Amino acid sequence: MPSATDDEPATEADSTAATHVTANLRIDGGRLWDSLMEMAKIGPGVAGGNNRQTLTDADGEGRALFRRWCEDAGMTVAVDRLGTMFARREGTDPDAAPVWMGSHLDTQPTGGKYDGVLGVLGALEVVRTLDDMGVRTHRPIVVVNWTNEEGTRFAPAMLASGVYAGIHDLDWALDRTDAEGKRFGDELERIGWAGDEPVGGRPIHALFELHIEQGPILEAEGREIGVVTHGQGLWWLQVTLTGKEAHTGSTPMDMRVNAGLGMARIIEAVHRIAMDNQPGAVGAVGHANVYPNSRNVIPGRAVFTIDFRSPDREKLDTMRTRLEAEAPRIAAELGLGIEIESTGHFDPVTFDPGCVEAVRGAAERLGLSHRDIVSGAGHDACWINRIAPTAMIMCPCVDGLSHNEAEEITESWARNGTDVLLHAVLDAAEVEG
Ligand code: HGY
Ligand code: MN
Ligand code: MN
Repeated sequence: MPSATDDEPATEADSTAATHVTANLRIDGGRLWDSLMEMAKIGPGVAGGNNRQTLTDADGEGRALFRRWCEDAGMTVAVDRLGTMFARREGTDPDAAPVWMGSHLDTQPTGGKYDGVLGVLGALEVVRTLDDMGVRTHRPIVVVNWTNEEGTRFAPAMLASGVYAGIHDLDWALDRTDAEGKRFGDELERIGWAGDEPVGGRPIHALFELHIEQGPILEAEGREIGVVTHGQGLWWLQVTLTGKEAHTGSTPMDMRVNAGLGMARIIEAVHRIAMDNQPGAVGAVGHANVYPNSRNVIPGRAVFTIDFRSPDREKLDTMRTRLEAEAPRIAAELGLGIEIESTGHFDPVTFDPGCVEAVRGAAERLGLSHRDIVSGAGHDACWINRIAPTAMIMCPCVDGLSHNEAEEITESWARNGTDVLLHAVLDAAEVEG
């Protein structure tokens, strides 16, 4: 297992010993499920899912519950200046770089109960299991809850892990504003989760993130585990079109400067550009606002965000380049002003082969069906992979549906994924005999 730190990487013998001592260890699937359902009660949606958006009161409540559970499990909890939470379980060597696992507790406005949450509470369940069985590891273990993975209220996504990995500047992150103009740093203070620990710099021997697939492949193939080898790259391009507000009834068609029409044509162009780059490219517009958004006023302004993704960097950049050529042409034809701003980006990710092998080996030892998979969604692990050996584990989700309140997984999928997390982490953290 390669290490991002200067301490000795685990030897083959260590991991063999771990395998013998703990080969039959399994997490408590019922306890995990109860914790997932308990967390789901905080920031409920309107259709059975969750609306626990980052830095809302509900987020604060979910954090408090998670902190209480971590402390009940004997961990110490630290919070950094962006509110990211680090729960630490001591190893026999306090100076060894810890093995990390975790994800995010914030959700989409119409989010599911498992996106991110399974990765955080699955990691907590691993610690609870180690405590139950009195297993000591050489390396400490850290369970992390990253602030603002979703990027739905404060763009971009994976904001705190991006600052942690040195991609974004801390003050730039603290100054991000939501649609109501509320500032990230102020909201973090308001919910009482602005920590004083600097962002970044904690040693990481390896990081594993368990996540639902948020896509249909695993379920369709009847596989229990996704061994995530790569992650798609992403461009978020925010477009602002400026036209002229006017009466929808009395304004002749040839006198209109219609920002809503421009947005519709650009949305169609986004779809066409993604389709022209098949296979392995996606594009859509999920965030869109027209102003003044009145039934009988021609929109004078339209603000919307384009989401392009591909595992192929060339296709990803081609889609951006084509959009930046075509959108101004569409705007000019309609007499619209146009601004295009990149509000989120990361290149396709190749996860650490050593960590990926630890995941694959754990799935094989557990006798779970598995396949290599590319993550369609972005995750905090995509940024942390820049600074430490990182890999992801995926479990199926029903119909591949996510970012929807109907998101569902089964208890056995959750248990299997968390068992793989347990054994991958034990492999890296080196069990003390
Ligand atoms: O957008 C994403 O891929 C992630 O769900 N934030
Ligand atoms: Mn997620
Ligand atoms: Mn998500």
